[in-house]
Amino acid sequence: MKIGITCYPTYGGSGVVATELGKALAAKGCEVHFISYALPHRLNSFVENVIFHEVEFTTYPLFEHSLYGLSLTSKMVEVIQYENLDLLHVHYAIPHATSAYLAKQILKKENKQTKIITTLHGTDITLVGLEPSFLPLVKFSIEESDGVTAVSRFLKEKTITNYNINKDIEVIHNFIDTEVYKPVNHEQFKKHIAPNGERILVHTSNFRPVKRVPDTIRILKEVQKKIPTKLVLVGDGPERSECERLARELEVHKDVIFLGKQDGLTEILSSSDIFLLPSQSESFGLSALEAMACGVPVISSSVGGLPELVRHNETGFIAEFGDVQRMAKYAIDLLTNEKKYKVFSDNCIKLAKDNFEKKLIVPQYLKYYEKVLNS
Ligand code: GMT
Repeated sequence: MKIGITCYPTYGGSGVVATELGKALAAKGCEVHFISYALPHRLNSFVENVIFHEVEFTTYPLFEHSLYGLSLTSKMVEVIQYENLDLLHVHYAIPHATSAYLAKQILKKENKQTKIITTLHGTDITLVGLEPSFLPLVKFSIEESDGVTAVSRFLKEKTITNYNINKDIEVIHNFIDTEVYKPVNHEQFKKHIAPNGERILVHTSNFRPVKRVPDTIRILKEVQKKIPTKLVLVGDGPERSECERLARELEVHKDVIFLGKQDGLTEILSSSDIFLLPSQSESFGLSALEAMACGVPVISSSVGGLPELVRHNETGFIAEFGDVQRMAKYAIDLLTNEKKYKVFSDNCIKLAKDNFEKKLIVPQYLKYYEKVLNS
């Protein structure tokens, strides 16, 4: 099968899922063509059967704003035609699903049929897509896709209700490679971060407001009242400065370690005791799954698709978003109960392996591709 994949190439769950899926499909013998404005960051070494096509931007004094969606359409047309793709799978609806629709219409005129599958990831549906300037286009592009998948049951329901869409949407959860994300030896990192044996809370994200990263600092402040604890923050983005400021205001700045963007997450996660994800909106929570696969229990908010991943009182705890006190109480409970912690940690690894392992989820995409191609 020849598959085109379009995604955002930067740090972010949708790009990670798209790239890991493409690599896994290539390993199964598919020919995979990535189409984006930059090389996806998880595509950092040669992979057999994977080809990258860069979308070039045209600048012109009249174009005050980027016309990326249109340049992308032209590149999609070119790649589908010249590489004879069977289908194009776009990740994140805006503008990818719209560009794909346009490309399909252009190719129809040339008598080239192609199928479009759109995977909805999160804020394309719950936040950005709802803006009046995007809503009709997102609804139309979803309805016109030959197949649509969502990364959680929550996101499927939200799409149907928010956009009044009457269409079959297949739920295919996020996945991880448990041969990569697994508990690893971490002594050096642990000694460096917590030289006096402090416990470690960790959070990774792109520091956008929906992630509520400042809440992790407030949780740390509460937990420290009972247990010496450090907080490791991985990633970067718009809220980082506010977090730096808040850490100083709460006088915990010496215990908050900002690592910025990092690639080798397995070591950092394995060194940590609890993963915090206090998001205001989260369609699935890939970062929490990565932590769980490393044996790290998760304390998260109860929003979106998080309850489909975090089993309350089994693999961690969920609380209402913004309820810092409760999240801190849960953290203290886990950190002071060694037996319970071990059970939770083992449950996390088992849940990740049994439900969200790459080997289980990638075939679900392949099966769905076949269904769409035969429809
Ligand atoms: O929707 C976004 O905010 C972007 C997207 C990304 O690229 O980071 O994140 C979403 O997709 C991930 C992969 O499917 C999910 O695990 C995240 O939960 C989801 N983020 C949100 O819903 C905020």
